[in-house]
Amino acid sequence: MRVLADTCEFWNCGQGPFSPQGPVAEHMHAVFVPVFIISVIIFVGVSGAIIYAALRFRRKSDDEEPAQVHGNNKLELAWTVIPFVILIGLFVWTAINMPFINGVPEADKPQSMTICVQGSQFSWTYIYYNDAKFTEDACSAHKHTVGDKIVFGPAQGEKVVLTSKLMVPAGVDVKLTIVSTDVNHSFYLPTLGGQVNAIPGLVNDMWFRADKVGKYHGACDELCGTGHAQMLIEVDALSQTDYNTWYQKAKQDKQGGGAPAAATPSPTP
Ligand SMILES: [Cu+2]
Repeated sequence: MRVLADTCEFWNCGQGPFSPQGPVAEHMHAVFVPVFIISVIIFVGVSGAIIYAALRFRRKSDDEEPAQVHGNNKLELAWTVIPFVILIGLFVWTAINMPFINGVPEADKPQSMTICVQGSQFSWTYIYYNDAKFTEDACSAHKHTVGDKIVFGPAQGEKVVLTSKLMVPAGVDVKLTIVSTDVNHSFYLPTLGGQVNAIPGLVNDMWFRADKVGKYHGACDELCGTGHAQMLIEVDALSQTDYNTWYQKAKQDKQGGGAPAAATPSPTP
């Protein structure tokens, strides 16, 4: 398991699910590990039993008829009851973890923040409306229409802080509301908060808390066109003081670090 984990980490450059870096990813990891282990045991057990039975009970010569076995109450009971118990166990364990994964805990909301994430061919834009104060939906609050198209993003000429790198304070719950301006994308950030699709016309969400100051990486995980591979995700978790300094400066410039992506919809959805 450890070797496998290290190999995955090596090939994924820290984008795998094996090294959770915050509470949301830790809860996902806690569900993933038992499912993975049970799956491996079942795979080895069933494959082994099939291979054993095929060899042990095969016809060894043309005039020999292998033993004809019909029904075995103990076996049938076992392969009904064991999967049932496993499924109930996994269901309960998932149900225990899901409420935390699904949304920012109620008690944390006053000191949390929400950022609107916009996927476009081929970049991610992070929009800090209203100083990124907590709201259930940062994108919809600023939706408007251009022609016959609904656009989540700043209206023409509207000055807001937007970045191409996700800047957050470490230790703070960050809710992301995720939209797309053109085609289906997928916001994949496994070390912090998992994966959520960015679908035109829909607002999806996820949340995370980066426990430590540092950089975290992800990528678009939905083949969205020729530039799909360039849709990388970089999260910069700063200390609260550094974040405040960065934000105040970005607010003056009305544009954060890095080149912002176009906030207007693509003409061909
Ligand atoms: Cu994409």
